[in-house]
Amino acid sequence: MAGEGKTAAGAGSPDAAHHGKIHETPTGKDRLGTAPPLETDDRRIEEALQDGARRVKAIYEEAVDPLAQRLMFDRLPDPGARRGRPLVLVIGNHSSGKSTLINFLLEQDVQATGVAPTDDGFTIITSGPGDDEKDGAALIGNPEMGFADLEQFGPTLVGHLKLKVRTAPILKRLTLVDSPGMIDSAQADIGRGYDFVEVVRWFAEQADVVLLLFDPEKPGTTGETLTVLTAVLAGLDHKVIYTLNKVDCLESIHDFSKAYGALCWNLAKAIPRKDVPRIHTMYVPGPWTRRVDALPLDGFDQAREEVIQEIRRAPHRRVDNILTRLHDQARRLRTHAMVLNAARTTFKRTTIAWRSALVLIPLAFLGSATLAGVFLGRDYWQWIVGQIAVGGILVVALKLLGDRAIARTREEVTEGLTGIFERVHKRELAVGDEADLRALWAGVRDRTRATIETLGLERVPKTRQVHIDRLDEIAERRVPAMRTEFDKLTGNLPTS
Ligand SMILES: Nc1nc2c(ncn2[C@@H]2O[C@H](COP(=O)(O)OP(=O)(O)OP(=O)(O)O)[C@@H](O)[C@H]2O)c(=O)[nH]1
Ligand SMILES: [Mg+2]
Repeated sequence: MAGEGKTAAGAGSPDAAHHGKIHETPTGKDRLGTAPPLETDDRRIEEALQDGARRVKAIYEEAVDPLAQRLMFDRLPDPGARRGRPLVLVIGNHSSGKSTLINFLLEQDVQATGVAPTDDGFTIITSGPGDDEKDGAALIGNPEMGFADLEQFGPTLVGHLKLKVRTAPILKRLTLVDSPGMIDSAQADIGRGYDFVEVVRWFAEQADVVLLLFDPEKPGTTGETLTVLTAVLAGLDHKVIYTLNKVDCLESIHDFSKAYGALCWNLAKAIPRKDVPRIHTMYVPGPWTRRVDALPLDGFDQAREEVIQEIRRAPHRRVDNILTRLHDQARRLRTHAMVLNAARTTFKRTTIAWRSALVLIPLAFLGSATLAGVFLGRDYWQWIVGQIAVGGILVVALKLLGDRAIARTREEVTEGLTGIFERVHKRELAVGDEADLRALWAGVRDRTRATIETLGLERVPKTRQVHIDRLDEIAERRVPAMRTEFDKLTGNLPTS
């Protein structure tokens, strides 16, 4: 197969043969030859984006973050907070064609490609006045670039980071990140010298689009790799473009449907959402393309075009992601607050009942003893002492019983949080999207439990209904309104 073996970009490499016609598909159409969008359009998107990010930040500061802090609720990093151009992260199995696709997008050979594991580090490809390359230390050292946080993963990772500056048109609106391939098991990253999963997670959190490529020939579609991927992408699946790449390698429709079916099945098992995500199927044209008549490739050219459009929409998706994040955070925090309120009330009811018994019963005994003393005089002191003794014994018994009942309620509440969730969302579960709500709870449950365990049920703060309603309004009204407004502002702008 042409292009096989490790090949470096540039003259003299076998891949150099297709220099200059990299964006030519086998059907002869120019795929990326469209002129870059007008500068003013990019500026308009940029302004709308900044305005949207500012407004979302104000909502967080005013109505979400203070409550989240009070209720010890975590917040995923906000993509709006990142500096620099929208980010597109390309991840996937080893040899799934990540670097090849990146070269295709750039219309030049920037990344080395090959069948052997080629990339063992992360390459950030961004635009600049002329070609330039910098190492990890320089990248980390410049906070303006927005990658300084990567230092937390240690010097080995910094040694595996690279910055490439190129003048490719697509880089005017986004920055690309090429990544090392996942081999084929959860143990694959042992020996990398840095926490691969955590680093990919960091990039995925920062990214506006995550392009996840699968190779139909490699065991990348096994459940094991998917488990790693899902750990990396948990809660970020709205920005992922799932793609079965290199479909030209499949010999027949039969092979294609087998590969596609297996991927669907494994993804559905691995991703905790109610529907199977859309899976794009494509290939990148070049001298490596296999022309197997049994599988007509024209349709996959169209599919690739759609994937490229999605990538080019990264600036639009940034606002989308910021809004999705706010929507999710408001809903998650609302559920957290509601369950905490209900747990607190249930617990308070039990404590108040026992504590009042503990006060009222001795008072009654003391009262009757006093009355007896007043009316019956000194002769009945023995009777009075008896009363007090019985009262005392009762107090001790009540205290013991009460403590046990309170401990039991504490356990019941902590263990039965799902029951409380179902009670407080009874109506929504009946009339709304049950699977969606349960998936939301699955993501909140551990946090709610941790808050109760850390603060103790007696110290969980009460959230006022107005604050809960405000979260509902953010998720159901303000976010959709802002989304419509942003779509109107940018919807007519070209993406290619
Ligand atoms: N037939 C076919 N081959 C492809 C396609 N895309 C890439 N290849 C070939 O597959 C091999 C691996 O491609 P790379 O782009 O290096 O893959 P990668 O995902 O970057 O691999 P690592 O960096 O090692 O993880 C190379 O030999 C490419 O020429 C495709 O769409 N069809
Ligand atoms: Mg590569």
